[in-house]
Amino acid sequence: MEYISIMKRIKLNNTIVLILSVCIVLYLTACGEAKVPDTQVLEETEDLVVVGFSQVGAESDWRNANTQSMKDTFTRENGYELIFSDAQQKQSNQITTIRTFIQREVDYIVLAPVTEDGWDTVLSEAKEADIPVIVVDRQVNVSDDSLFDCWVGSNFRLEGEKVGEWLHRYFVQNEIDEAGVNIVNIKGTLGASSQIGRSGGLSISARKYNWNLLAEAEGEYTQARAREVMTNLLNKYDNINVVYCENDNEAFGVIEAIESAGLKIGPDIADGQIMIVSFDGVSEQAIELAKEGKISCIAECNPLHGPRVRKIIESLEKGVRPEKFEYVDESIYSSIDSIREIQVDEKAYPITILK
Ligand code: GZL
Repeated sequence: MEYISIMKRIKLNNTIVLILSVCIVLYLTACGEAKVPDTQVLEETEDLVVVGFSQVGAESDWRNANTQSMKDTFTRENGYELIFSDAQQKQSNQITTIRTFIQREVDYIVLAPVTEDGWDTVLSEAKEADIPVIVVDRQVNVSDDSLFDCWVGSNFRLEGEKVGEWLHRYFVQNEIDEAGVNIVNIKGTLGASSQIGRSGGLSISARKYNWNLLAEAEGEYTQARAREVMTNLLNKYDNINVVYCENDNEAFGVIEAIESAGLKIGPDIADGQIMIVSFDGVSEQAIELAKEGKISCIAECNPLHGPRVRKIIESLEKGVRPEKFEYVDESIYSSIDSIREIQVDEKAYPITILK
């Protein structure tokens, strides 16, 4: 801590020296005492705020939209220098990247953690280096929450319960015996907050409404892996009614697997169709599939964290401490217009009907 603050003080002194020398030159020039050669252009001191961003990877449309939002926000025109790193979904890469950010003395570290556990050591090093850490999207599970300054993201368990309540409303409306409904869960990256929350939301609904959670598999939030695990499940089970995909890219893979097996996709499970529900709602492809009824319900997961993180940094720059946790508001999409709203914990959530 002492070393780094000395370094920061040296940087500050250099800036002061530079400003003073510019003032002296300008004063002497004004008095005609010194002639600044026309060719000499004083190097503009770029006073950019340096942000080091450690991103999970590029595994999904949501992730790419999240990355783009950060890159669109932290531009030089807006007064920032963004150092971006894609971890290819490996925590070890993120830890190495954060250590590089510390060595480069960035002003802020933004971390989108691939999974919740294993951050105490490296975030302690960032704290030692007196560099604020902002966590986005998924959360970190640390022994001391002073190891990060703020978090902004979604309430993933609520997202799961919203889909659960929508399914319940659908079964009741269509007089489907819920106890007989067989659901398979294609999970996201195990240990990610979004996986823990969405799977948790499904478990709560399944217990409440007596659904049969037939099987689960890890789809890793990717289309390829989801197609693979869904193919295996179709080879094993001939009574799947609903596939609960923990993101849209998994849903794309599940649709490929079901159609390759010659089976029908849709909400009419009484007639043997297999219903698909999903999360994110970021890509045109997902919205189109929802309009066609191939995805019956999508819980929105908003990826546009760039402006939110910028607001947090601007507060911290002014010495104002923002809320520790900031949850974003999100909708639910469906083309089935007989369900206009659902309730979770007595709070009503309107459905955005897709035409
Ligand atoms: C959710 C985010 C998830 C998305 C997936 O906030 O963590 O990770 O739902 C992405 O698409 O891979």
